[in-house]
Amino acid sequence: MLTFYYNPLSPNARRVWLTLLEKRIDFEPVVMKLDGDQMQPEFLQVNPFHHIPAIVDDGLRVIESLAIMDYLEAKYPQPSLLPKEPEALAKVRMAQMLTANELSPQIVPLIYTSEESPKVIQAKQNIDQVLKFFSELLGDNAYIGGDRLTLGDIVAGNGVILLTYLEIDLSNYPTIKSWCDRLMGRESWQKTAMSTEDFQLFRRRVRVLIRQRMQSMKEK
Ligand SMILES: N[C@@H](CCC(=O)N[C@@H](CS)C(=O)NCC(=O)O)C(=O)O
Repeated sequence: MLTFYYNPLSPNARRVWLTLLEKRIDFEPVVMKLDGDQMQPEFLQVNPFHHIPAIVDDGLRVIESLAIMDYLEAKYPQPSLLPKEPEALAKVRMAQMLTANELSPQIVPLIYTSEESPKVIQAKQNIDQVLKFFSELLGDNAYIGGDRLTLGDIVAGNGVILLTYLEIDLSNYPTIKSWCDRLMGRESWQKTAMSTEDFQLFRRRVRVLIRQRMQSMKEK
């Protein structure tokens, strides 16, 4: 049995959670409270970098959300969430990497403050650029790379839907808006959807983690 270490509010863990549900893989959930569970010696043996998500499958430990998703795709190939055609595969990987490298870092300042600081204004401009690029990637397709859900949709869609909790209006991006509606219509997305209260909890937790990180950087 596969053990899944996660917290329902963690965006990185949600990627893996959605992949497990879409592939209908049975798992034993271990919910981690991020105010200390991740520092416990038993968990540090699973992930010495104290991050969720992590899985242990038949004794094999895998950490890092994108690596876990690739592992699940290879080990449990049906239904396939990774196209083989070169163009579609490139689109999926672009969506994943742009979410990790361009979109997610812009979400952090928006979570940290609601004020329109220069940092927040810049973050919103960068987000606009990413959303326009995602619209191009989608084109007339229902999903990134074609007519079936992919790992690219899971990673990018999860990041983009988070923006709606941060008052980013998706109606200016009609392709993105209908793609998000399509994703939210899926059983797995409905099962994992965050309520507004969940989001406020997540926001408070992230603010604490950012402050702790800034403090430890000052001390170094
Ligand atoms: N690159 C990692 C990032 C994982 C990550 O940052 N997880 C956060 C939750 S979203 C976490 O575990 N934070 C707790 C900590 O850093 O102590 C991945 O994609 O899996």
